[in-house]
Amino acid sequence: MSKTNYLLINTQIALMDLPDQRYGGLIEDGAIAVQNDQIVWIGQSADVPAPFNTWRQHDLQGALVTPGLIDCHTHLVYGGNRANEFEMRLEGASYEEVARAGGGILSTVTATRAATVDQLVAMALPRLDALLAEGVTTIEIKSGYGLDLTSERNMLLAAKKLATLRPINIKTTFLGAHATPPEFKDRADDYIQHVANQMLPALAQEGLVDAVDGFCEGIAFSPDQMRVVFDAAQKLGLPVKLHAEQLSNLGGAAMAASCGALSADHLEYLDETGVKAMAKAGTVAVLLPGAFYTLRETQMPPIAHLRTHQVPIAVATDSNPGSSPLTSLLLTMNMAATLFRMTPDEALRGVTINAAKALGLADQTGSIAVGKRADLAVWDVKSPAELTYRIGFNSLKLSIFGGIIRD
Ligand code: DI6
Ligand code: FE
Repeated sequence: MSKTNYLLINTQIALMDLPDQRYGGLIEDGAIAVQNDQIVWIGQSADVPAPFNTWRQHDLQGALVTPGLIDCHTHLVYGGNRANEFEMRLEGASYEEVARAGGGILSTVTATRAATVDQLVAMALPRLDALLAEGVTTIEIKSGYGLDLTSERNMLLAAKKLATLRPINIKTTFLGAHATPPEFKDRADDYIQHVANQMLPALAQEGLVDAVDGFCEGIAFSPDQMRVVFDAAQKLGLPVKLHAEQLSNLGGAAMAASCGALSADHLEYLDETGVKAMAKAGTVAVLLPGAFYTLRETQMPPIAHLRTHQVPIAVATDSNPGSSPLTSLLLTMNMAATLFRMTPDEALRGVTINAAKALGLADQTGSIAVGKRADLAVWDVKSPAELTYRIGFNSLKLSIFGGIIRD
């Protein structure tokens, strides 16, 4: 099967487009017309109008079609791995203790700085392929393990290069404010100035930055420090987002919301005041159950408050070598349900329309609607709930990226 005009018929469609309907509107015995890279018609197989009814037909034999999945928070590009710290944590050390002892993020910084762009690409490709195999058509990739201009650039170049090697849309996020590098030890404020005034403008100028992120936490940066970086991002016209309230409540999410952030991510320690600030600003809550699970966290993100205040909830892998060595978005959906008690409907919204919102892409992808890009996933299941229900099983039949069928 190939690009240009075709018609998908005999499908169940989870549109993920209508806010107040289950799975954003479900169509039984549906059909979708695709022209070049766009969806041009959606309806029932029996009602396909001209000229679409003359197009080449692909009978999907009752399979479920969803939007292509979106992993809106990953650290997919990095050097080395941290299996040794996994062992240390199993012997009793906490994530924060490992970080304070010079391990954690900084050990990945050492391995990342030692790698070339091509090596970073080669190490990330198998991880990307694991996501592609589950119908992922858009992914966000952060820098943040270089922490100097050259190495942050290398990470972003590697992320951009991945998009030329595989049929996937990649958004890059500059996470220079992830940790204080050894050269700036005990001079976090100086490092923040360096990030805001040197690294960010240079990398943005090179067209490598789609958004700006930071790690707002006791072991990383304060809301005031992050605001310096966000001010610089806003001067460059770049959207911001924040790792906030992961291990403690510093008010990072509310600060990010006050800057109009696309998303605040993690959020286990978020309180209702922070939720209200996010609701007011339209900031998406990105929940990362892989990190919750890996760190054996027990503080639940405030799901009830997020629901009450109608904050859109996205779900992502947080794929990274320390707190979430996870490369399955389907397993992430299952974790969101089992660990956070999210419904399968919410979990699927979390990796489609709400993930698109978290990346500022909701006008292009994330739901099945006329005029959106034909990014679709076709599943051998009877109901959308099965995607979230199964553990460690991939029912993907085929996926479509910008109208091109990859199988
Ligand atoms: N929060 C996380 O969960 C990752 N980064 C962050 O700011 C963890 C990064 C790591 O441990 O390597
Ligand atoms: Fe993260």
